[in-house]
Amino acid sequence: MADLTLVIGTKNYSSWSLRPWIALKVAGIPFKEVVIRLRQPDTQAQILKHSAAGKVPILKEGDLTIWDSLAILEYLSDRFPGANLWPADLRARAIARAVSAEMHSGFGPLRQQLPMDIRSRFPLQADEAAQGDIDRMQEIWKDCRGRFGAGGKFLFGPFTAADAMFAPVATRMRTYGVSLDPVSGAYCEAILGLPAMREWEASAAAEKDVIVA
Ligand SMILES: N[C@@H](CCC(=O)N[C@@H](CS)C(=O)NCC(=O)O)C(=O)O
Repeated sequence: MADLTLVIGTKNYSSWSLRPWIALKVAGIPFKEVVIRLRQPDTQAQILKHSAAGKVPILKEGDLTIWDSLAILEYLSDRFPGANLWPADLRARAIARAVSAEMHSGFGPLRQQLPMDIRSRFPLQADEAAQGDIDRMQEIWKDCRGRFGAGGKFLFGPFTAADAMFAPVATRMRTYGVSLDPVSGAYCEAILGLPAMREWEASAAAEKDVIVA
């Protein structure tokens, strides 16, 4: 049996941490969790105990340490093939990886202007670049739902690693009251309605730390 530990940041704020956490939960893979409080005087020291890269999330299995949310999702997919973390179909899988990579390396203005803050609600203040990101995000969601989503409520039907990559954004859309097209709105509802997402949200609501952007 696997002995996995996922090191993550403060749940209300750590968008990157949510990705592997929700994938593990939805896949039903047991793991221990270690939460490091972000933006504390000892945050870096605490993270460095686990990984020299100095960022969460970090997955540990025995003497193996994997940092970076997308690399962790890839490892989980290889390690637990039965979890079907990527779509089975070659073409769908290629697109799932492309949109995940786009999420991983892009959307800077959206990240900056709409930071994850699950338990708060703020009016939307997005400049042209951030609005462009919001529009592009909806284009991706509509395209994937339209082309590959028939078998379920998620981008490629059943929940996949691509949905784990976008789960933090679904919370940002709600936090900032972003008005979405019907397909994107329903997709965000599907993410936010996951029992795993509700569990994460309950923990985030119970946290005391307040980080001002
Ligand atoms: N590329 C990394 C980025 C991770 C990242 O930036 N994590 C932030 C928290 S969400 C972090 O660890 N920051 C270190 C700190 O706040 O000291 C990933 O996807 O895992």
